[in-house]
Amino acid sequence: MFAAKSLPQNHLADPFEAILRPPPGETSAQRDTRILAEQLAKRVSDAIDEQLRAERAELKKSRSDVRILLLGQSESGKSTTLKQFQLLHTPAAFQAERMAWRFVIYLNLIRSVRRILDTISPEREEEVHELLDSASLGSDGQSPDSSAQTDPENHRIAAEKYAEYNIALAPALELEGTLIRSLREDDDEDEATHLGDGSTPGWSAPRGEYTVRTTSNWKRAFTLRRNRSKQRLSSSSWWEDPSDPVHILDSSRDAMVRLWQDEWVRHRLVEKRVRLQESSGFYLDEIERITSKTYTPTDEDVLKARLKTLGVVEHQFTISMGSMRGASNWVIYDVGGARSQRHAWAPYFQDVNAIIFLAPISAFDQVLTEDQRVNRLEDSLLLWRGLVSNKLLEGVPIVLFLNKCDLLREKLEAGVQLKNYLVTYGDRPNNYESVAKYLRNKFGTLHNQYRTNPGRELFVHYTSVTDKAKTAQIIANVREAILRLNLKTLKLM
Ligand SMILES: Nc1nc2c(ncn2[C@@H]2O[C@H](COP(=O)(O)OP(=O)(O)O)[C@@H](O)[C@H]2O)c(=O)[nH]1
Ligand SMILES: [Mg+2]
Repeated sequence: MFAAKSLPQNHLADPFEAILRPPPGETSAQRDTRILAEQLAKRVSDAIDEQLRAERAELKKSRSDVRILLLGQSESGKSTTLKQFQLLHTPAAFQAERMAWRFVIYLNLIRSVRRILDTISPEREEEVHELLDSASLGSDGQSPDSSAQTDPENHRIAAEKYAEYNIALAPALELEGTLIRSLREDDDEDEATHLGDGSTPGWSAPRGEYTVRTTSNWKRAFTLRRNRSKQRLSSSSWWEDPSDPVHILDSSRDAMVRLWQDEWVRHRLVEKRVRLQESSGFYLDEIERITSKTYTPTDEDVLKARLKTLGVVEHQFTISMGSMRGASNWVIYDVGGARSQRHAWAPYFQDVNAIIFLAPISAFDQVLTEDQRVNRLEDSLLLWRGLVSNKLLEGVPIVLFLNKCDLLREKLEAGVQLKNYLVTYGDRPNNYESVAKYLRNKFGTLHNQYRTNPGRELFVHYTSVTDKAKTAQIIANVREAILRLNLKTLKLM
């Protein structure tokens, strides 16, 4: 098969030529029949060729495909990790979706504003209880000064502030509803976009998380929205479209800045222990930039944007094999991490080549959104134990991302004590290095204790997957490791 190409073909008569030459003395009817028969034969032969090609492609694909599953509790960083892979390997696709993320970022910003308003709201019944509680406990130095809180003058200030900000921010809060409706536009299933607060009629006052089913075409909906306006105005700039949300953000900017900078508000947030800086999709420190009329999301903005995943997202790309010729096709599956979503994981266990498990180790003092009785770190550890002891995954290499290390560092530096949440930590130093190492050991020990295959490899990385440069490096390492393991397995076959 190698020789054929190098032969001087023009010297050889086509061996089939004599056969294919029309027989001498053929009548026109005979000729038509012959041509028809030849065409039919060619069609059959082409069909077989095509089938062979498809089979070969399939074979090649099934040989070289690397299937990776991203696992971890909700908000552990799975979708962000997927975005990082996308940014590195299909930058054009990332670029194409950038503008659609602008709307999610607006939503995230407005949600933070709403959470502040909820926190400073004087009407909440639970506030009364909290005031009573803190008045009787008042122990950890962060508790409110009870005399100041029960003071009617303070209540008057609270009511006034709340009313003032609510009026100033009404258009932004209303925009939240409109944007959510756009997000839902392409969703035909009712429960697809879950607004968190079941009691809220429609979308008018959502308090929870924005969720899209993965089959939903929200990105297309948002991109089309822009294209529609482009056509109408024959302008390339969305800020020339009077219906673009940027105008409401632009006119709400000052009120948002005022709210976020307000000393009294800050004080209330501390009292209520609401740490928005740590929450998903935090853009309050960048209001000016995000609300500007010419705002285009940066890579980092897109990485930070939070949209809860329902169902399974699949992302495909091709990675060149470096020194080995050819390329391998990768598929990464991003799944929903909430407890109600985890049943969907198992079918993917069958033929997965590697698992990236994300454990947000900064979350030691937080609880699950879906079950407020469960500590997030504990949930991660239990999930981890279940995974490493799973028989189906015996031969599957696991990459552990101890994620949100940036937040862990900040949290410890702010004085939050790990031992208050994890008693076994005892009197070890409450600094980043010590805590990170301790938690790494905890996950490592569980792996060694519970894995059913003693030879299974474990790769551990400390990550902050919202950090572009650091994560690019880690992904390169993970890619190499997985390719290496995958080749090893292929050679054994
Ligand atoms: N600061 C920080 N934020 C992170 C990190 N990883 C994820 N996030 C944020 O946490 C939120 C939840 O992440 P996401 O990838 O949606 O989690 P998923 O539910 O596991 O898909 C998003 O707003 C992310 O930007 C991290 O390492 N550091
Ligand atoms: Mg997700």
